[in-house]
Amino acid sequence: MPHLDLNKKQLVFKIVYFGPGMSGKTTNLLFIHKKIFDKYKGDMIILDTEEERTLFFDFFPVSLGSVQGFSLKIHLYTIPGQVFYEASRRIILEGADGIVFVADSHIDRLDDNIEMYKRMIANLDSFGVDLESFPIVLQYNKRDYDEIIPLGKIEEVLELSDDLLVTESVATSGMGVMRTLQLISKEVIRNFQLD
Ligand SMILES: Nc1nc2c(ncn2[C@@H]2O[C@H](COP(=O)(O)OP(=O)(O)OP(=O)(O)O)[C@@H](O)[C@H]2O)c(=O)[nH]1
Ligand SMILES: [Mg+2]
Repeated sequence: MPHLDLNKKQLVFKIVYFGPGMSGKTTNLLFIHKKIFDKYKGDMIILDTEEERTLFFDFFPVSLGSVQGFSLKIHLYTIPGQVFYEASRRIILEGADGIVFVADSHIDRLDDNIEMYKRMIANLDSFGVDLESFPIVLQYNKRDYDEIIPLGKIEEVLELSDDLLVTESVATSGMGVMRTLQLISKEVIRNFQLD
């Protein structure tokens, strides 16, 4: 459920970019932050290591305008993909209204993608999230690589629903990044209206 602040007359949705280490989660957020006009975004907070791996999270807020006197906001977060940060991932994931799963399309990373997707589902399940209706977009990132996982492979291995929203991207150039954000935003708002 989004966070409703009656004092500020604000409705805030939380979208988390999840996925294995180095799949391009932070790169997605950097591109989005660059693209959005100043008046619609807040500062980006990046908590990373010296090697620019996410240490805890990246974050920034986006304004979507107002509806019936309430301002609508989206808070975008990434998680740290390195295996040993499971506790941090769980904290960041809690209360998410939607997830973009950023998969690394390199052929050698299939198992990492699968493993991380399973961990994500296990966490959501433990929070009591209704997985049937929970908004998820699966983004196959790094489509510029030569040897890539074919579209549909991750869904096949994990036996995911045919209804799952899937995008392709090259986060470094921005290809597919805004489309992914639009898709997840729409889903999150639609899911809220259905609640
Ligand atoms: N070729 C290519 N490189 C990419 C793409 N997206 C991201 N990268 C590169 O992959 C590396 C890791 O990207 P990040 O965005 O830091 O990855 P992350 O998922 O945030 O990683 P963690 O914070 O460790 O979980 C960087 O060198 C990026 O420039 C892409 O679509 N294509
Ligand atoms: Mg990162």
